[in-house]
Amino acid sequence: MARLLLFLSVSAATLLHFLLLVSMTAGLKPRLHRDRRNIRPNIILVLTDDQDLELGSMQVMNKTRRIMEEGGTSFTNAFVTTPMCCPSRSSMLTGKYVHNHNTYTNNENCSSPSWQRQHEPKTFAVHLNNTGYRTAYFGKYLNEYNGSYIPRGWRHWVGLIKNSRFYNYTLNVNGARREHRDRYPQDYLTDVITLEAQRFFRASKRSYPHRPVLMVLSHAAPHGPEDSAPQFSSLFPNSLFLDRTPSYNFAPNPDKHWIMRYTGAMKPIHMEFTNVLQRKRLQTLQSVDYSMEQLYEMLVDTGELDNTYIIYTSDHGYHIGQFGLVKGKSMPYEFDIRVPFFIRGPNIQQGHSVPEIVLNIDLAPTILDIAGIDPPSDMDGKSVLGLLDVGSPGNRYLTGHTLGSMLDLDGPGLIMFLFFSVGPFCACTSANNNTYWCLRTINQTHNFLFCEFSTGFLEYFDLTTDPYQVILHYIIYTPVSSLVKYNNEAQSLTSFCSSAFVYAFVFALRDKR
Ligand SMILES: *[C@@H]1O[C@H](CO)[C@@H](O)[C@H](O)[C@H]1NC(C)=O
Ligand SMILES: *[C@@H]1O[C@H](CO)[C@@H](O)[C@H](O)[C@H]1NC(C)=O
Ligand SMILES: *[C@@H]1O[C@H](CO)[C@@H](O)[C@H](O)[C@H]1NC(C)=O
Ligand SMILES: *[C@@H]1O[C@H](CO)[C@@H](O)[C@H](O)[C@H]1NC(C)=O
Ligand SMILES: *[C@@H]1O[C@H](CO)[C@@H](O)[C@H](O)[C@H]1NC(C)=O
Ligand SMILES: *[C@@H]1O[C@H](CO)[C@@H](O)[C@H](O)[C@H]1NC(C)=O
Ligand SMILES: *[C@@H]1O[C@H](CO)[C@@H](O)[C@H](O)[C@H]1NC(C)=O
Ligand SMILES: [Ca+2]
Repeated sequence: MARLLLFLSVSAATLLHFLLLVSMTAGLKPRLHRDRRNIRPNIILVLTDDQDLELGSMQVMNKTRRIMEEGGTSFTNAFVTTPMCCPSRSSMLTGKYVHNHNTYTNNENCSSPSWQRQHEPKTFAVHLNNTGYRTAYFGKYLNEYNGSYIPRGWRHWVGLIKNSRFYNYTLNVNGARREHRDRYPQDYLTDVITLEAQRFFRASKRSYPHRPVLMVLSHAAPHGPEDSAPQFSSLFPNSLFLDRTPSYNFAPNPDKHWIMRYTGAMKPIHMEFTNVLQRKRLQTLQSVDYSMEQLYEMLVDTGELDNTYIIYTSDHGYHIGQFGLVKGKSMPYEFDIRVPFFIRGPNIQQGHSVPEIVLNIDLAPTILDIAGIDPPSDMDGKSVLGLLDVGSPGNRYLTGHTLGSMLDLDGPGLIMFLFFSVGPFCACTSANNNTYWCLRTINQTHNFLFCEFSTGFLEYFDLTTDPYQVILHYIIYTPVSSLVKYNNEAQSLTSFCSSAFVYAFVFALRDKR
């Protein structure tokens, strides 16, 4: 297969079609071709920006839940390996952990020349385009993407320049800059993404009915500036307190790590702010919910629903007042690392849920797997399709997993890295006290988070007894602990972390005021 791909990438279009037919009948996996032997499935990835799972945002997305939850399979333990935009998005595109794609923050190496040279030529889009998929991207890409080029692998490109906006933004549309102002609906980003995606899909199926389509719809919602569509702007009056989890305003936390120790309880004005913020976020998600319905109806209308996989997820979670942190991400706790994760499509059980851990780095190998391409060995993630097979799913992380095997895990695990600076809003000057590596494990007997910070501080949470990470908390250096082995491994990882002197941005609203 590898040799074939190499050949395909340099061959002419007509030859490509011929070879595709050959590869379709020879190399592709039978699972996906039970029904339509000669037509590979379309794949649509819908990505939201900063959408929490733990704070309950999915509860206001009834249309999406009907399509994805009732109509597909929910992964109830989906995490991101780094709870920050650009590192997580780079992981989604490449299937790699941050320490393998080197985008540690939202700034350096985010869409940088070295990323463009080394990693962008290996995204899932390149693999799918090379084997005949018609690929298209709509919306937010990487935070530092400045519109000066079209990333490799995307035939049709509608990329948002820089960070999330709803109005007053610029798109790179197949190489040309297009300015948008603030008229509704023609400039509202969620609606623009939806409309452009529908247009591309319909046109593609009209002109190339036998070519499969890969589309990414990458929404700004519910990220700031949280501008909702006018028709949703009075929804969810203040009575809705979805953000009030048991860790809401649970502060200060003198037994936890540095940033938690110095974060005190919120004042009433901050709590009022969290209500307003949550409300605005949920309002922006209404347009995404509507978009999902539009997408679904288009697939029904074009007769493509039965041959299309839809994946829905977010680049990371979010906190609004949890542990007194007014708003943001980048903490290694459940609210920031858990994300919604649904798949629907051919042979995917409806209304089913899967408890195995899945990660953002699994997206690229999963998309390749759906397309019938063997994921390259340098992708750290694993296709989640194996977890959907009837019968007992194997443990995807037992072997061959870059750091998982290094730690000799006896169960599924996940490792996160975050490189972080408090930035100008904090009185503190340390550049990387919130740098950490963590291990999150869930199986029948264990459900824990273990973290080591660059300060040397260790945290351990047993989430079976303490699901919101408020009660039980241990600092471990006890030799009897089963975690000693991890500690030893941590030494080398921590020195790796400390040596990388990099910065990220955190929104510390409370300190600004
Ligand atoms: C979602 O559905 C539930 C149950 O049918 C209903 O109570 C709720 O009002 C709906 N939410 C929205 C935002 O439509
Ligand atoms: C950026 O990436 C390159 C190679 O991919 C790496 O050598 C470099 O250390 C990275 N820079 C930062 C600041 O992490
Ligand atoms: C955009 O980013 C590229 C690197 O990807 C850089 O070379 C170029 O100068 C930037 N252009 C602008 C207008 O900032
Ligand atoms: C897509 O693949 C074809 C065939 O390998 C190649 O000619 C074309 O340049 C690729 N397009 C993009 C946008 O990468
Ligand atoms: C868009 O920009 C215009 C001109 O700067 C400004 O008046 C308007 O308030 C902006 N709209 C939004 C929604 O930010
Ligand atoms: C669960 O994970 C723990 C820690 O990784 C391991 O020791 C244990 O054997 C695992 N149990 C099962 C049933 O896999
Ligand atoms: C960073 O952590 C170290 C070790 O706990 C501590 O001494 C230092 O004061 C912290 N830096 C800031 C800015 O709080
Ligand atoms: Ca984000």
